[in-house]
Amino acid sequence: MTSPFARAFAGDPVRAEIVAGLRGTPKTLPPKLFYDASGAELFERICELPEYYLTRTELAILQRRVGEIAATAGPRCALVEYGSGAGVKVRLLLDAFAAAGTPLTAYVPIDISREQLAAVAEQLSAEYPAVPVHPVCADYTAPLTLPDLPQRARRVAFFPGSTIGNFHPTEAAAFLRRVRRTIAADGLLVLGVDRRKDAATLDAAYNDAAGVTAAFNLNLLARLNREHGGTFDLARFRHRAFFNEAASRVEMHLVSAVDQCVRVAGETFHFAAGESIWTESSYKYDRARLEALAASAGFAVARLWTDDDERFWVAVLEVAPERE
Ligand code: AVJ
Repeated sequence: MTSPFARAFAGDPVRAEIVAGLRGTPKTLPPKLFYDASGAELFERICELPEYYLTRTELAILQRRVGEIAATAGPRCALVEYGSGAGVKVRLLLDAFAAAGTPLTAYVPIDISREQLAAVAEQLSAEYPAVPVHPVCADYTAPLTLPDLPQRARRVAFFPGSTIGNFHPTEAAAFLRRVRRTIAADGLLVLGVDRRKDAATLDAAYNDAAGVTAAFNLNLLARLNREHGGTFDLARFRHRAFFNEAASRVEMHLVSAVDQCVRVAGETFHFAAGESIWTESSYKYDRARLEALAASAGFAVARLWTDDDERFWVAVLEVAPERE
């Protein structure tokens, strides 16, 4: 414990992350902070937007393929979902495993949004009384311990929504390696990944006409005001999102409209006019990059599905045999 702040922040890692992010160059904040109760609601509204094709495209692929997923996975599977959100996609899997006569032996939804997680766990337990639900409220970008799962259950990890895109590719590989250790050698990973595509489609998806994405981005500052003593004036920041072609990622920023100082988490931060806080990256994968990511994490791509417009991937990854 060498930093003078280590003790003060020991009980509040989120505050430490906020301060470290805003002290950096460029200023950054981690996207997991979007998902307080209002942020989770705003994200649900994003999923309904005509420009935001990701959610409905992935749902269409899953609808077509869940039978094959259940058949590939087989009996006595425990499903671990990283980022369960509103619990829409998992219903397809719960139904498909039940229809195949091989109901899931456990469902472990992991999410950072406590209110949403509790509500979804309660609904699903009522709707699927045969499937024990073990919710875990956690930040899965950090190592976490899962509850004990039924003996002999095959572990199927489910990481939909292209949330993998929020990780820098080297962090994505590190995260997938942790998932691989969690599911063990006979496990499977069902992964949703947004495909690389033309800039106009991506720009529209992250700059919707109704301004919901802007509200979602700005809610982060409102949250810092509510929970961390922030003095952000939301009228003095602008939502900005664009496709960075060289890095194959959509970047979201909150741009300071004026030269200003803001207090938050007990510190003061200066913003030059036009300076931004980088709040999210959303990496877009072509096939070669997806295969490389899987391989670097010790996975092999067993199945790879897309939609008719080739906008999104759903991949089933198996654990690759250990190399000596
Ligand atoms: C939930 C991380 C997949 O990156 O597209 C939506 C979040 N950000 N609009 C994404 C998001 C802006 C979303 N993920």
